Amino acid sequence: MLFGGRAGHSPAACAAGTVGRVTGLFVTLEGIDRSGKTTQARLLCDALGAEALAIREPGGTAVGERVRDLLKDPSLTFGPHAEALLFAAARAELCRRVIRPALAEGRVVVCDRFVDSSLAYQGEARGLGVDDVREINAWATEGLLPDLTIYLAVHPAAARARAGRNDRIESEGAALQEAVARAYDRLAESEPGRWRRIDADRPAEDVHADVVAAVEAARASAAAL
Ligand code: ATM
Repeated sequence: MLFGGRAGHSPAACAAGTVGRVTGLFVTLEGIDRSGKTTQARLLCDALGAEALAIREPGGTAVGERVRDLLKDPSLTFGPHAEALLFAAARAELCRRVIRPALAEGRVVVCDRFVDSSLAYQGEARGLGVDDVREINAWATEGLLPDLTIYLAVHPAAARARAGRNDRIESEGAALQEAVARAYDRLAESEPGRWRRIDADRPAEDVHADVVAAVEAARASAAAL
């Protein structure tokens, strides 16, 4: 969604008599480490077929992948401001070069993390402040927001028990993940129109069924616009 309208949505195009919307759908998945986002993004894209475009953050462009390597490198330390700006820089490239063009082609863009990750990790957990992080990201993304954000809610202790390798941020432990989980809870409650909270402490196929239902509902409401 752009500030003041849906992603790339053109009133003139709607008036041309198509089914009411001619642009794509921008879906993001959010959650703490090991909440199952990557699995659910893959299952959703498999279900959507060729119209889906799967991307992950940080990354998805040549510059973004280099920034990802920097951000995940356990031998580096960053101040919170530099960390937030690097995430925003990778995101700026992704929006301009990948997401906006795909939405303009009518595709369903499925993004594993987006601005809300920065609000939760850098804004809340790192203490930079959600409003400041939102502002730099609004500038970096030129105002692009998802049509639907799926929050895969898991209990941090249950997520810790799932297997996986740790990168620089993931290695910081339980306190960070708990702060991030609380931040997601607040973000989801503050914007119920865009967020859909799904209990992800369940088998992947049950979670997937709810994810598909949420995307179908978002498409139906976009088509009604
Ligand atoms: P993945 O777990 O999705 O690969 O993300 C990498 C890490 O980057 C993840 N760490 N943990 N736990 C979340 C973190 N991250 C941020 O801190 N801010 C952001 O804006 C994004 C996109 C990711």
